[in-house]
Amino acid sequence: MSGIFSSIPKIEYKGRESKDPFSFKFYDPEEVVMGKKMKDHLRFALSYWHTLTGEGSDPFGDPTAVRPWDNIADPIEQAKERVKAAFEMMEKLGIGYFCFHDRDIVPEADTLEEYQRNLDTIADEIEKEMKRTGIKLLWGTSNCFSHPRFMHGAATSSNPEVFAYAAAQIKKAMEITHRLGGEGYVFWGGREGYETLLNTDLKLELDNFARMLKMAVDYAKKIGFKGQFYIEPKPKEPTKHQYDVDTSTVLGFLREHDLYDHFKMNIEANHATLAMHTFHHELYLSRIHGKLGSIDANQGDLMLGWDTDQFPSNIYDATFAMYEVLKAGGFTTGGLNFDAKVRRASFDVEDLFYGYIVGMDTFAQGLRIAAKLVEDNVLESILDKRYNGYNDGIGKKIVDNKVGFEELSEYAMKNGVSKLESGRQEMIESIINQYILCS
Ligand code: XLS
Ligand code: CA
Ligand code: CA
Repeated sequence: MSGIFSSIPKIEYKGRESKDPFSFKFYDPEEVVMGKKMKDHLRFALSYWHTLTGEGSDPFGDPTAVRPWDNIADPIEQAKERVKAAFEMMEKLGIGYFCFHDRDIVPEADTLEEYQRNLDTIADEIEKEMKRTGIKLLWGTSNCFSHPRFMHGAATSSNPEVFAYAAAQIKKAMEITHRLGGEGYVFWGGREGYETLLNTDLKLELDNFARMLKMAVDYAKKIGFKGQFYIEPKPKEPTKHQYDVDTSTVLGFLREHDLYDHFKMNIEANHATLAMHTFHHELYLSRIHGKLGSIDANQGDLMLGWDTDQFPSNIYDATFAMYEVLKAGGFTTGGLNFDAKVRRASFDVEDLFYGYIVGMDTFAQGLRIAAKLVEDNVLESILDKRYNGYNDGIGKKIVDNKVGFEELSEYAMKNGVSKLESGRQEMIESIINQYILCS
């Protein structure tokens, strides 16, 4: 077999009894679930950064992985080889989408002009591969956090020249995303946050952050980019406090700055847990506001307080993530991007494939279980019963905004609280286990 990953076969669905590590046990792309093919529900995407540029280094250790393209000395030739590798990998895994930061596809250059020229060169290569394979761009973004110039932030930097530089970078990244037919554009607040309040003008930084987002909205109109803008919350890391803490914080910020209608959420599992929420919580909250846009499907290690970006293997979490996606009516512009990297000691290219296989199988099975939960009305009937009191009598008057303190006080004096009912948490958990174990 020729190609960059010649030792790896095409990954096919072989069923739950398969012992072949290079096969899907649960992800059957053509299987129809609730009237739609699995591949169309899940809209899997490859993360360019972790997959193609991750080398296995960590704050204590050097890179561990040597990739097939690492022996190419010329950075542009190397970047071209990475494009080939990305598309070969997606073809082998049957992944239909990818996501990238500007800096993932080409390294920084001596000048901004040269950097942008290089971006165009590699975007040409990407465009060719997209045409050849039919693989699409889920979202693009700009890395305004790695280079030392962003040490104080990008839009929230104390230095206006850095603000301008970030704007130039975002402008170009939006143009490339638009040119490649990207269905979305992500803002993850890189270093938009602070290390200490002692040197931070909180008001100016938050206002400037909103200014940058407004400029992006205006520029999208100007160039005709109709893709969905997303904000990806994260409470900390790299800075002590990141401004986009969680969904609630972001929705409040967007409302305050008249940006609410222009953005949806890109929820990352590992960021939810860093914010001391469950993944399910962030998705549920986004969904009820009509803001569940896209998902960075990874998982953290709950023993650690940083962003480990692991490939997802937790079936419970995947079930409720897909439950929320189904309840939201499915993805429209978004999808499941594996913002995930293999562990430092998993340095072979085979490990990259195993990472995607476990992640895709986990979400495929999560989808099957979630669909059964929805079809059987399991949680809906529990909610209907639990909140039944709001369908008539005093409850209905409360939700219809027909009563105030005086009427309620009068009601309470007369009726007291006649009965309380169990929340039945343990019974519900037992039912959920049945669905997970028997699907
Ligand atoms: C980092 C973020 C990042 C965003 C895109 O923690 O997850 O990878 O998804 O900039
Ligand atoms: Ca992350
Ligand atoms: Ca992410």
